[in-house]
Amino acid sequence: MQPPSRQDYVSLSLPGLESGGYNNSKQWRRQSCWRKWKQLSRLQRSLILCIVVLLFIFGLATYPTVTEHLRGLGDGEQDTDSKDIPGPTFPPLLPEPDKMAQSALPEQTSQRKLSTESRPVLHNHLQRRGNASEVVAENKAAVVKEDLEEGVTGSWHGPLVDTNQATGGAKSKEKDDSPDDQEAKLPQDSEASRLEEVRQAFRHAWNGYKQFSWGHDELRPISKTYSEWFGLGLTLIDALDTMWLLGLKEEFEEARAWVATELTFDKNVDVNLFESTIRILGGLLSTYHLTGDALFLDKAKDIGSRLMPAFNTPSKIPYSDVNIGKGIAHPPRWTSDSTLSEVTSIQLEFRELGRLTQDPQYEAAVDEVMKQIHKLDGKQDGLVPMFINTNNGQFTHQGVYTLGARADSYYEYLLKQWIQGGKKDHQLLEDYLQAIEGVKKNLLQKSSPHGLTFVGELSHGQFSPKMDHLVCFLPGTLALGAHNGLPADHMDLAKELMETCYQMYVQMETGLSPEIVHFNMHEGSTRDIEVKLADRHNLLRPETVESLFYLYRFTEDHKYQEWGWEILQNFNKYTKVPSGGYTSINNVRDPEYPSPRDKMESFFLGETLKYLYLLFSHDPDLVSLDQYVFNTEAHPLPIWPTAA
Ligand code: DMJ
Repeated sequence: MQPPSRQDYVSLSLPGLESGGYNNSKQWRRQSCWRKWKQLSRLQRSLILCIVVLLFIFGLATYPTVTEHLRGLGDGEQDTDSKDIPGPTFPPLLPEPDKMAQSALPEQTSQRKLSTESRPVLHNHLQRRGNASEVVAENKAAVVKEDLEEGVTGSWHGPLVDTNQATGGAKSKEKDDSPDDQEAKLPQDSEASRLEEVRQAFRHAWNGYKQFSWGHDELRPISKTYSEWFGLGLTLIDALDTMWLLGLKEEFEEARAWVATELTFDKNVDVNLFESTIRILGGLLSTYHLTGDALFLDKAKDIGSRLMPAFNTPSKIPYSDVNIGKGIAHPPRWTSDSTLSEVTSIQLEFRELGRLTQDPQYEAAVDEVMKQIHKLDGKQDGLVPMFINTNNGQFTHQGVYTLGARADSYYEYLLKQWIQGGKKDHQLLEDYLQAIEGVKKNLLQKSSPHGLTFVGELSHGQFSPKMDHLVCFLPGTLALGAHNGLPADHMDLAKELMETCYQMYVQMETGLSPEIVHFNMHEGSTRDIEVKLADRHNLLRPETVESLFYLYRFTEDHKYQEWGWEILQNFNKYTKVPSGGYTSINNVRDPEYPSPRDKMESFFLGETLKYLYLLFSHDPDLVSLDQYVFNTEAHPLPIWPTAA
């Protein structure tokens, strides 16, 4: 049988539609177009095809969100500081939370009043949400509703209020005002209203967690679900002491009930030693100290003992992972190395657990790690490589030095262990002082054109002007050292670096810092800070507001509070999800479409909001820095009494 001719095919149509004008004229138009196309010469057809292809390519190239969105999906939920990336008589208890909250009145700020007056129309950027489009309509309605109900200043959609009118927020600002000017600008009631604003932010984050991820590790606020890392209610535990400090008694009680009835560590799960130590063990220990509630100490003892198998390695340098149900530890699948910061930033917690339980094994295990690292060759002027082998206890991947991911909290814990132990351990102090000299000699540079002091990286003798946002813990640590009697020039450096970290926020279009920046050093540069496409995300990290807190505590310069206030406003504007929670974002340079990553890290509640609250409080006894030392996840642990 012959195949039907084109004419045969075209004439086949369903009964009843043959004479229908609409269908027939459409068909006719199609045929006539085809005839016209056929009448063109081959050259004309090739030219038209070329133009169509070029227009298509041009369209793709000028639509960055597509590629960024795809990259965002590819990045998955990986936290870039994640240290397991493949590759080489107590101080007095604080008052009950409701008493501490009394000073802060639930007032509406002028900021809030602005929000419903000057809201521009939301438009196209909302439609560029790729595969999350189904959430658009829902969220758009929710934005307006919640805005009216709560008077919020914004959401992850982009600005809902005029930033400059509201805060001066994301406007580029090269130099800060003088402290006097700032002080003059600070309204009398701002402390109470700012503290309340942080509480509101916390409640919003907590409500999202409660609705969509209760008892799970992390909220995915856009898809209104959760992600599991260890399956241990990570956000809930990380947030416990923040709720206590913010005076959120109701929320605290519901979380406590979950810990009492639901939390079990008798589970066949692999956990990362470092992350579970700083977030879970640290969170439980600090909550025990703040509340005096033995429930938290019992839970801390349980998780602490279950983590101990990690130290059973040939070198006594711990493995990165432990199965807390089976009591078996192991390195990552791809290497027998552990990350430097991971094995050296668990000491505050295990030492405190040892003191509380009077069981020497905890402190002995973590002290051994510090002793070995103190003795190792391969450091440069006190700076340490990023990896250490669990079999032979030697540094690997030598020659690369950073204060960012994989090394950062080693430096922080040298100082903090010294402070925790009553400033007696000279070895820790020596290593810390030497490392800071090493930073000054090898990693410190100034940018062009404005001379911002920054901390770069060194790779086999080659300097790179790259700085992770993670490095912004350093101003706070340096200031803490100076407060504890270390050289005054540490405080000078702290102030310079604090300015730089602030500029990492204020020079971005959203007023939020990217994960990584590169500084220009060439004469004639027009801007100090560059951001690579792959580094434009913001994970709601705490380091800058953490340092602002220390700088404000020690200097009482209100400009640091102002800077933190701007940052909080911008978190509200670009990362707040109307239905509950905050989200990390992919692009701090696009205020129209910051591109939500659909994840709220536990440290946003554990650290970022806690440090913001402490920053806005004028009370130096609200977690006194002479009585407590914060672990690297912002959980305050007592400075040991200086027994004779
Ligand atoms: C937290 O888990 C801790 O602050 C850690 O030391 C670094 N990374 C995150 C926050 O950015």
